[in-house]
Amino acid sequence: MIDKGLIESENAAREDALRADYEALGDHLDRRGMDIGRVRDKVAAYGVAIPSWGVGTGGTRFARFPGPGEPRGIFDKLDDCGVIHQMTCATPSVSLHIPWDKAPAADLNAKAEEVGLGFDAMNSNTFQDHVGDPRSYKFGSLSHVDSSTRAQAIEHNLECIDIGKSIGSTALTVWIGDGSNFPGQTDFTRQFDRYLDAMKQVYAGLPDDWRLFTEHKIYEPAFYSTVVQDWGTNYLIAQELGEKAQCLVDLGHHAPTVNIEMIVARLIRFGKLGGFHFNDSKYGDDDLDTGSIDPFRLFLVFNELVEAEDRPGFAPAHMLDQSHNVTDPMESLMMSASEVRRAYAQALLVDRAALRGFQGDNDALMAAQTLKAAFRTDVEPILAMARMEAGGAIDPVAAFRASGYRAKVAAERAAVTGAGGGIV
Ligand SMILES: [Mn+2]
Repeated sequence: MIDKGLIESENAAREDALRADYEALGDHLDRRGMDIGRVRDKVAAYGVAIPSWGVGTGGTRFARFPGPGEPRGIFDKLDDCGVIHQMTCATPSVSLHIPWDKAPAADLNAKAEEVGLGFDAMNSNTFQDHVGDPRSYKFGSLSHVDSSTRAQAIEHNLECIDIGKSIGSTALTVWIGDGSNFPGQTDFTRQFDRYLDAMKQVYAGLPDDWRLFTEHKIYEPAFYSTVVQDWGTNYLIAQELGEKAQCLVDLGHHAPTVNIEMIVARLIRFGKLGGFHFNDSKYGDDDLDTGSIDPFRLFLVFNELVEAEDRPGFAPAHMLDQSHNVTDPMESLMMSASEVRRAYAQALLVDRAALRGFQGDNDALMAAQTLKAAFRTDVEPILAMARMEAGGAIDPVAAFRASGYRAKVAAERAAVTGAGGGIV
């Protein structure tokens, strides 16, 4: 972890300016009838989970270019995640990926406590083969034509639940690469039936207080069809499985022009929004940093979430799911955690009574302007104040760079080779 004294001295150099900016924004919001303290408190209470795989360099289908001090395993990953949370105070939990992060539960719990983190949803992996598994997932997993391959995939998911139970997780996220690459390669209906049957067996192993998230993806690694291709199929799955099954929305898993915020609204309406994998994209499943391409879309998603905030039992899981190729992954994750908090803060600034009025009057121009007024507000002083008051850094990346953490772990961790494709 980074020395507290360093964070304090970094903050001391910035605190006066922050207080002045915060006060000015407070006055501005006051004139709009909004209380800055209320927004700050809500932002401070908001956390987004980090995926364990996010702290390593991701890579593309072509190559991976690892940076210095790449984590060697789950315990290094937890160290890195702990530092991200220390700087941002916005990332209190880590989402594990099995079998990549397999380790004795007692060791995982001890390390998590040491670095001040909890565990978020478990992620199963049946999109690649694992050493020791007798069956291959080359032609699918939970929807495979061969029942023993399906059984192996079911067993793997049940094992993920078991591991999760021992580390305090309460959700399983299932994303499969199953699909087809050629017309005629599979029978859509029979393949989906096999998937549903397998998922029912996974669902049956779910503890009462757990949720099962299914994640849709339009294409890749299968390029002609995927079994869980869109939110409609995802919703059908959640309906078919039962109350504990909900849909997970990964922002990158849609065609470029799809109206994701509307999908979010639909899933909320029917109690099936399980959570998010936040990232950003320009062309497809680019896994770019959250808010780096289209921050307005992220804001519109959060606008739907704030609108639904008071619904009973409304508690979607929030996680970042990105692939960092040209940046320091820890710095990208710090910035991305800030981006989701920014979108949340901006959405909290929407004058909902005014918006409702303009909608009722069919005043399209002013309704849109009401959203824009919230989106245009520079909420950085709110984000920085929430971080500082929680013991984090006013400027997380500056403090992280000043700490020399990257150089320190680079000296301790052996360099990894760059060969092979990454996680896409
Ligand atoms: Mn995802």
